[in-house]
Amino acid sequence: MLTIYSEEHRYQDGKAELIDGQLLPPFEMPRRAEMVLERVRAVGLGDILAPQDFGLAPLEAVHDARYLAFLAAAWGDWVKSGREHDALPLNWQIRGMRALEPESIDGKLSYFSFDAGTPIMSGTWRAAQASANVALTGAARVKEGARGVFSLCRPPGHHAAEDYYGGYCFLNNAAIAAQWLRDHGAAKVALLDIDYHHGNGTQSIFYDRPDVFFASLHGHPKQEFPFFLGYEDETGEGSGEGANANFPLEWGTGFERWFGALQEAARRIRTFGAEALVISLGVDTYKDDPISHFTLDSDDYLQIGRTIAGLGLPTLFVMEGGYAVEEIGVNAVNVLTGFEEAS
Ligand code: OKP
Ligand code: ZN
Repeated sequence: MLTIYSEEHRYQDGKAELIDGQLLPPFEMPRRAEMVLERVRAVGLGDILAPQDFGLAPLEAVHDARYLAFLAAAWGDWVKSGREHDALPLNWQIRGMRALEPESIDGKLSYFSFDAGTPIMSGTWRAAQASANVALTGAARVKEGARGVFSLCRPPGHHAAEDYYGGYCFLNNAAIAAQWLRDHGAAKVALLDIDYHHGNGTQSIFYDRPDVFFASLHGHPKQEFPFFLGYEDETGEGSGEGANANFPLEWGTGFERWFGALQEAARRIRTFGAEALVISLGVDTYKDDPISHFTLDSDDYLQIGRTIAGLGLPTLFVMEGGYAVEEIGVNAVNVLTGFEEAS
């Protein structure tokens, strides 16, 4: 299997995220991607290719233009306002407040975000664009007929919506790739999100769309970040009704229960009848993940890969989360080798 990788992910290297009431070194760190790459090499998964630059158009097909302008200018505006450390928002508009874009950079950070765990620094925009290009380059290979391609994206993307960032995500790499596949000949695309966290951004981007099916297995929003989306009764709206499927699972969920949900999601994808499949591949479902509460083990990821292969679709794997850094390579690449075995 071909892997797409860019070293430019290293430009996203925050000093701190707000977590558990503390400013701590970010869990989402450059070493994550390096460990996955190292494992791709160690098992001889296949060639490793640098991304092409697809420019702004495929980003604009998913994200709001004002949001992209904000991301491109945020660090410069922050520095102009006299700060030189990472930029974090502090407060948000909530029930009864006005959803108007403020003029100042502090106001804009709040307006275009949903958490304080996602630092913006000098290289954020560059790293986020490289990550989207990694996904797009993979999508182009899938369109050309590859059975499976691995886009080793970092920073991740599935929490980023049309016009907001958060959860370590700025550009929604998987959504950008899925939309690109739609715009280049695939009539229907399915997106399966197996990261531990709900793919709120991806769901929200495609919620009213009948041509992109979204399924997500994740920590139940009554217990788990991002808390305010990911319930079972979110099934799509308008002509997208029926094209969204959430499988919220409680803390402590082990592989047996998780795999039951995967099989149900796979059944739904078969019924939908997609021409291509995009996987949001997070391995933070792992038992020793430091911020998650499922108990999957490394061998389980092989079976996940085999099951995904069983769908028989041209498949793009887009890297999302996974914070047990020592095991992230083994776990992520197990999905890919399981897929190859069964293809
Ligand atoms: C990004 B991805 C946990 C706090 C979580 C943000 C997590 C973002 C996960 N107590 N903070 O979905 O892996
Ligand atoms: Zn996650």
